[in-house]
Amino acid sequence: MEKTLVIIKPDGVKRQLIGRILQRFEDKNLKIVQMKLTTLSEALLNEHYEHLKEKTFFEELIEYMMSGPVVVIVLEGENVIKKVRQLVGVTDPQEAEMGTLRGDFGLNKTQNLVHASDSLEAAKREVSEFFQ
Ligand code: IDP
Ligand code: MG
Repeated sequence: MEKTLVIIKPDGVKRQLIGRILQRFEDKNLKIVQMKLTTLSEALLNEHYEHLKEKTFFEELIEYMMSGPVVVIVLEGENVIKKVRQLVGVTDPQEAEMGTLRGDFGLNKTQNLVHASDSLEAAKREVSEFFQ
């Protein structure tokens, strides 16, 4: 069965939105198969966001992702990668549709509430990165 990696980012945990975020995935009948509350290391984040290294916002992104605890989740289900990306919405909360997590709760491009794997290849890599 297909799996994907989701991270409830520090803004989601600080704002006490863990329950409501998980509810959206459970409402869609996606199964939580692994989950942990943790604070991410700079080394792991550098690896995870390697492809964004040259971006102007890279440092800000890494700092932000280390700013507090996150919840790392593996979800399982048919077409789970695409379904979760749809539930999450586009990167910029200002552009994200209402009804999506980022559209309803996201603040800005940095504090956009959740990460979700964007492809089968990324999902496999990310699940093994975060759950060794
Ligand atoms: P995604 O999370 O929607 O897949 P990516 O392009 O993979 O978006 O970017 C990863 C993360 O980098 C985003 O979720 C967001 O937190 C951050 N990010 C992307 N673009 C910007 C930007 O223009 N300014 C600040 N942060 C950004
Ligand atoms: Mg991405």
